[in-house]
Amino acid sequence: MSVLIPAKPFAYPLDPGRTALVVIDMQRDFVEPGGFGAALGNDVTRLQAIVPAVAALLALFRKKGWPVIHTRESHLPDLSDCPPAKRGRGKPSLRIGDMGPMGRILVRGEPGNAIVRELAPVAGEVVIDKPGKGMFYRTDAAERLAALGITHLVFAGVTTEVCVQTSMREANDRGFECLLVEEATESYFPEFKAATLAMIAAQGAIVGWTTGLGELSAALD
Ligand code: C5J
Repeated sequence: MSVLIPAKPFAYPLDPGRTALVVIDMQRDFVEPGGFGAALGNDVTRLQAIVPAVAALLALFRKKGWPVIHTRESHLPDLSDCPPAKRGRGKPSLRIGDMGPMGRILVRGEPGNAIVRELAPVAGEVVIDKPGKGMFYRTDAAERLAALGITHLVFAGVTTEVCVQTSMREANDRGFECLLVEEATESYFPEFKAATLAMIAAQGAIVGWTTGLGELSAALD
């Protein structure tokens, strides 16, 4: 039976046996100084501020014993999965694959590509390395979720309007019921976060729902 979570634009029908948490790209590359986000000229402290909220959400799902999926935006060391169009954009000072203070930028296995310590995956949790912004592009996310019988996805992570929104749109197109937790997602640009939250829930949940961490926790306790 569904649990109704107070949400925008209307209550989200969470199915306890079929729900997974997806934490998008809470990796050092985006959240800590010296990574990809900082190399692009962004203030990473905005993203650091949501770590406690994401940790609380993780604790809630772990307590329930519900599946947790982490993603990392990352490329193979030979960059064969990084289109020149992607590598060529941004600031020329530090591009994907270049050596930075935390190893090679956005490259799999480098220190900067690790999920931040406070949110590190625990045994049994799925980690998906994705070369694109969306979690389904060139990954086995669809097969992994199908194997777990998942139909409902609760989203957190960074950045709201890039990898979180792209992943939610991909999931929505694949038939998943998607909920984004407002305090557990952030952008380098507050106006982009606000616009993304609004457009997700607009037009009768055209992409999905949004809710507060307090609302979700209270409804599940
Ligand atoms: C970006 C992401 N912003 N995880 N990646 O390049 O949102």
